[in-house]
Amino acid sequence: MENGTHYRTCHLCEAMCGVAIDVKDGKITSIRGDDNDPLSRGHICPKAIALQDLHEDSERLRKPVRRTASGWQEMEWDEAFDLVARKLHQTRSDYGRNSIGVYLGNPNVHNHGSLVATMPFLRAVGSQNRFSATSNDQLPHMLTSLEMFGHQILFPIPDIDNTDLFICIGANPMASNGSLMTVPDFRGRLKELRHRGGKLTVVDPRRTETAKVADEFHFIRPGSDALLLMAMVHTLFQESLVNTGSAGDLAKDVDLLRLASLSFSPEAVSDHTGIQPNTIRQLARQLANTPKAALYTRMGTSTQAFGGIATWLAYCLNILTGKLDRPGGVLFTQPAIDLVAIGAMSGQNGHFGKRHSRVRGLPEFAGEYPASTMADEILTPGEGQIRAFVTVAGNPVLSSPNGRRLDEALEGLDFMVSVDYYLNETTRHADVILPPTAALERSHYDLIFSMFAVRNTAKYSERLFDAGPDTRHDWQILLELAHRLEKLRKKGRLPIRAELGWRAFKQLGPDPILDLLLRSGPYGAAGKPVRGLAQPAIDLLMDLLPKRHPLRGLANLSSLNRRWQHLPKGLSLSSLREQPHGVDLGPLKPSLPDRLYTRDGKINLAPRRFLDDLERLHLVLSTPPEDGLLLIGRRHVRSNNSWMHNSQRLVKGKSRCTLMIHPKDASRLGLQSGDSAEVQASAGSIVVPVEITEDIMPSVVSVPHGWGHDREGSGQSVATEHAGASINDVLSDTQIDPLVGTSVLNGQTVNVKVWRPARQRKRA
Ligand SMILES: Nc1nc2c(c(=O)[nH]1)N[C@H]1C(S)=C(S)[C@@H](COP(=O)(O)OP(=O)(O)OC[C@H]3O[C@@H](n4cnc5c(=O)[nH]c(N)nc54)[C@H](O)[C@@H]3O)O[C@H]1N2
Ligand SMILES: Nc1nc2c(c(=O)[nH]1)N[C@H]1C(S)=C(S)[C@@H](COP(=O)(O)OP(=O)(O)OC[C@H]3O[C@@H](n4cnc5c(=O)[nH]c(N)nc54)[C@H](O)[C@@H]3O)O[C@H]1N2
Ligand code: SF4
Ligand SMILES: [Mo]
Repeated sequence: MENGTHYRTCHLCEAMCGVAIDVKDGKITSIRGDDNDPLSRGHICPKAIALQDLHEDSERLRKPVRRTASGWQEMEWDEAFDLVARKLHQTRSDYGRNSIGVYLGNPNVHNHGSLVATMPFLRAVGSQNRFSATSNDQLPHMLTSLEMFGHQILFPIPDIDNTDLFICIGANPMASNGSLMTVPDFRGRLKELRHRGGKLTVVDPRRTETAKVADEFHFIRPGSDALLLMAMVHTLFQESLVNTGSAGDLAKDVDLLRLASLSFSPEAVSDHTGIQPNTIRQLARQLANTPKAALYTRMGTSTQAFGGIATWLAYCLNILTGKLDRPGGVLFTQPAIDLVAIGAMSGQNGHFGKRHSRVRGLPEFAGEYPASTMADEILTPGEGQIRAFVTVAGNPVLSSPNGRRLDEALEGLDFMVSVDYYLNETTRHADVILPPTAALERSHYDLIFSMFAVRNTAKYSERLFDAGPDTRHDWQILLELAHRLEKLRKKGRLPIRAELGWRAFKQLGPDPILDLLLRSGPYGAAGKPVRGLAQPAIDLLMDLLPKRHPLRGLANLSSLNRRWQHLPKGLSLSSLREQPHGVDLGPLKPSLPDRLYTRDGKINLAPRRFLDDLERLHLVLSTPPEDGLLLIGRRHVRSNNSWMHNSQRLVKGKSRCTLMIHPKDASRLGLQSGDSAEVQASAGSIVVPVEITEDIMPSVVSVPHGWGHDREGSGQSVATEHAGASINDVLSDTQIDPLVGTSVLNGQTVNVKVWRPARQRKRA
């Protein structure tokens, strides 16, 4: 790579920060924030330096490896592809297509090449046994969006740059930099909010980094958010504060929601939530009476027993108080590549419960089963049992509940392949690991998080380094495997057209597709030269075509549509190449009713599924809150899920994998600072150092996820030195939100006791 400064988007988390990377003689010499990035405006977090550490990590795999009796052995790409395709095909032939399981991990969504190649890969595998990190994450948001707005990834995004009140429930953007709200520099944006006279309110079982910079903070008992939110809905109706604003005509079944909320008065839910009735009323009033306000919920309200209802009610609260589609409230974005619209055009709005998993009968969502049932499907004999497994950019042994059971399941497979550049807790079970190029060796466009950002922007980054000829990108690996699998299925030969298609796809790669999508999108260069001339023809076409005709869909999306006339035009890959800091496409803007994808064009405030699940919530209300310690997770700004602990610069210092516990609970259990505690539940137990702090609610304990690098056979020596323990070795995989299928990662009951090393125990 040339010497000089390269501008790029950091792909590590959802924040999409612009980075400026200085390179000299093929080496990175510094990584800074890019002041000219229109979204992040110079912000980066400490993890940005890990871009260099990941790139230079000598333990990052560069060539395929195969497990042998005498350890891991490098192999050539062709040989590896051949072996993997043959094994997968063999399994499919012997046991049927569902005998192959596939798990897709989080980094896939930060990788436009993977995203483009995943579909053909999954089609070639042909199995219904698909899983992903989604069911340990944002699944409730997807179901809610599907039910209310008609599309699984049409999320209302807080307009944080213009709001006067931000109510943040179950999220910690100071550490996470936002999720389903791409918000780099949360701290800076909060400062601006304050400067406008605005306010931040946080509701969380822990006084988080975000809570510490808030104007108002309330502890809440884990898992009780649905009750809090229902009581807020109750208050709105009781005090005649409902005013749906501009979404008014679109909102359907407001009265059903009123009826549903009747028995959930602030008094009724107070004991369960741990929040005073008057505080609940005030929260509802604040939201209703602040014209520019946004209520936002995330992981803490999503991955819990009532994640579905809680997420639905949060969306409802924004609608009932007129915040949806209003500047300063929550709005749908208008990205340069609109995967929502593209998905809808091809009938991919999402679906739920079309089939059910074999062992536990859990519903699929968008073709995936809950990750919590992965081990069941591998371990339970019978037709459709998973015998071969593929992981792509995932570490489910550490990221899914009951990781030990998953360890056992993966170990017993006939064959496993991982597309990953680390030998870690999951991939150590693989027979073959296919390592892709590192992020700086490929181009980058954030297809997904551009759609969830607090401002519309577009940015393309060139690769920084040439990976060399003997390497493969993720998309190349997935397409190559897909092609070979298809060929094997057709007994070694594809029809000539199909063969040419595969070759063309493999030759082109994702960037030309990106170019096409950019050009034909609402800001596309395609719109420019023909505007004016083509408009009447386009309008005529729109009038003539049936409502659901694909051509109409295409025209709707494209820059030729009159609807997008006000948008800046001219985007293409080459125009983005000329603007390495990225292009600002403006703030979030109202887009209703056009943006809805429901059949009747309305917003469904009271979907049947959610109403049906209220019986469960009533049941909770009618039983006194249980005793016992409730376990929740947490995130830290220097860590990212399970895979950045091999960077010495990030993990150095005091262990962050501790058990946070309130002084009252600690003293009751005889725990002192410096002690280790055993945290135990049905799935298993872990031992972690205790951190006694008033920042956590009494009766709640917290352990971060993504740790536990002491499992034998993983190849990350720095991570192993800073092993920590995995919270998912304690969390049960039988606890899910039965409505949605999301894993309960927050609010499971655990036992905690003092742990002494065996030697001391003997003496005692
Ligand atoms: N208890 C508990 N569990 C949780 C959570 C929690 O809050 N609490 N959070 C959940 C959430 S939100 C998520 S998203 C999941 C994440 O869960 P996963 O996606 O399963 O795990 P990650 O830790 O993100 O692991 C990513 C893997 O991808 C590899 N990788 C990184 N970049 C690339 C790449 O470009 N290509 C390829 N092929 N591989 C790559 C890394 O080496 C690593 O092995 O964890 C979930 N698990
Ligand atoms: N530094 C860093 N950044 C990240 C990640 C990371 O691992 N590290 N991961 C990325 C990923 S994959 C994701 S999905 C996002 C997640 O982004 P966030 O959702 O902002 O992240 P969390 O820190 O998990 O926040 C969840 C909050 O919910 C609280 N909580 C737990 N249980 C409950 C409950 O029952 N009710 C309420 N009200 N609150 C509860 C927790 O205390 C915590 O503060 O972050 C992304 N960014
Ligand atoms: S917040 Fe940190 S990790 Fe996330 S994109 Fe920005 S620099 Fe990268
Ligand atoms: Mo996530």
